[in-house]
Amino acid sequence: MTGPDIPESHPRYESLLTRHRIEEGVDLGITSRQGLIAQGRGEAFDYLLGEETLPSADEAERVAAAHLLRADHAVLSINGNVAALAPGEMVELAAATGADLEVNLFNRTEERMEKIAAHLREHGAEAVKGLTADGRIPGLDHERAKVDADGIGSADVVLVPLEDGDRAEALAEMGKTELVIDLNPLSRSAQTATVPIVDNLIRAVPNITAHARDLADASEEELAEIVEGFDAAAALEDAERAIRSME
Ligand code: PTJ
Repeated sequence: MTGPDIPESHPRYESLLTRHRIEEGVDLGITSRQGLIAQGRGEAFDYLLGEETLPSADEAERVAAAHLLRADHAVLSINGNVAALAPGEMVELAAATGADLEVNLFNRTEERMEKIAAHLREHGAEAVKGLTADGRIPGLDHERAKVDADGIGSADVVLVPLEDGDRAEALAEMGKTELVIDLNPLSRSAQTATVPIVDNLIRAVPNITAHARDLADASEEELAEIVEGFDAAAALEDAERAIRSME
């Protein structure tokens, strides 16, 4: 991808670079136009969070890594924003945890599905699920209900970044462990997640990978302890407090 003409000294360099990636995603036919709106909403929350990872989010990222490593079958769900913002980082996280990658879109078209899968392969993905769509998430009447039976359909742990709330709820109903990355601690997805990660996808994903590498040799007992010691409500409260107080 070509970079925008933004000097690195610009105080909002990272934020402008991220915005440019989303714009480029739309131009490439990967990101939906609604993705631009989601990006704007995310930027506002990130600004209020000081554009950095809170200690409570770092802890949630470690817990997410432990869940991915313990899973029988983990899947990382990819939408148009995720594909534009962090394709290589998602491929690396999948490799570090043994998870599958699956494209799952709210505004699903075959063309976008194919383009996103090709984009992930260009970034090193060997296998990309989502195109078979021979499974369904019960209780959803839109395109996001379509999943691969041997992907999200049979996963025990699913990472769902930048999600809309109703799929998050439906996956929780199916008894899946849901790891959600969402900058809005009040969003329905964050509220229903087993592990809500209130952080920018761009910072969160490489940090989950770093934690997964760190925990690669951890025992089953150690991983269980990390997972069981997590308090989702406390993590959400901490993020909301940080946003309200703008420390
Ligand atoms: O590619 P598609 O067709 O599947 O569509 C995907 C979008 C993102 C358009 C769709 O899921 C959507 O409309 O999402 P929402 O309802 O706008 O929710 C997006 C949530 O992600 C909001 O709570 C934002 O604050 C948050 N968000 C936006 N950018 C980031 C983010 N969270 C973490 N990192 C970001 N970079």
